[in-house]
Amino acid sequence: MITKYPSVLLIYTGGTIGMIENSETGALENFNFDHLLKHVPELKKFNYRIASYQFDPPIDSSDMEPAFWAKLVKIINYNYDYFDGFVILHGTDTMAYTASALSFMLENLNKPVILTGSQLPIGTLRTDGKENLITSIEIAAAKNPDDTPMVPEVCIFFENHLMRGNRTTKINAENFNAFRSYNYPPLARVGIHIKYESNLIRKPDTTKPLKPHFLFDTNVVILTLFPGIQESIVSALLHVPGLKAVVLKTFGSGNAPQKEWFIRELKEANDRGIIIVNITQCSSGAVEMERYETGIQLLQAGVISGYDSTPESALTKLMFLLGHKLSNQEVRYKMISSISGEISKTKH
Ligand code: ASN
Repeated sequence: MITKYPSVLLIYTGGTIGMIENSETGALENFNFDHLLKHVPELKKFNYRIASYQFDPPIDSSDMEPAFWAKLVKIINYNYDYFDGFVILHGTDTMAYTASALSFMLENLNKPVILTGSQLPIGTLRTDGKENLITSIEIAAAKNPDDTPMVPEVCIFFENHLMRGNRTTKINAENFNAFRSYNYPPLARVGIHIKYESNLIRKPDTTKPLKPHFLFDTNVVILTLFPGIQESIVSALLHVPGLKAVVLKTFGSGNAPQKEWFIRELKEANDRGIIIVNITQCSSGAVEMERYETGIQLLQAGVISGYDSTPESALTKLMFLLGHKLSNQEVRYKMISSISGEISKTKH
């Protein structure tokens, strides 16, 4: 049962935050959770009940897989009634994919699930890990005056911003400020105080129980357009056996070459039941296929708009919807609708 003390379950998956340097090669390697906790004695100062679960072995997030997402959802579901919130320590490289996937898998989520990690291991002097971990725990336990959770969403907390998980992208391989949510403002800014933007935070229906989902279909691909892209390559990709969906990263507000072969390949793929979702290569802004002639041709070929989706969100959403064996029409409909705040504009 939840005690009168705030309670947080800390789930350690791996990532730089818990790594140590191999003395021979100098490369960073995964290390165990006790090592990580030893470097954060501050956790004892929390007047919280903090329990932990660790992946064994911990993984570099480049090895993240849908099976691990399912494992995370199982852990959260199993412990859901016993904690006020959840903090997932995760490598930064694929954190935005995991955050997006979890936002779709945890239907009716009514508690905070905060992903965080670091750019420098927690055992190093200038680590950003301590601060990220401590603040994430505080956010995961934060309540409104009416005792409801402050942020009942899947989020990423990094450096000084709390962001909606499925809006977030890793944008820097070096800086501590490694994540951005370009198309949705931060849910909280952290300085001396944690300033929550209540009007931007999702308001879940508290009468509905958590509904966990576990299934994914990975017959998907991201195709990034570039000037000079070849017909043989596009055609080969669209004819890969079993391919079910493509995230097409187009130019600007959703534009693509007007070449006859290109539109034909897309149309034929669409006619074979392959779902093609148009998102922009730009970091910020949305696809508007009606804006230019080149975009209209895509619409006519059956391409659907991903609006202002991040690539991570569009891809994991497709994998999630396809995994649930929905019809082509249902997947298309849900792709242009918001499931958990991942797109701003919806049209039917
Ligand atoms: N390679 C690491 C990971 O994603 C990077 C990090 O955590 N900063 O696991």
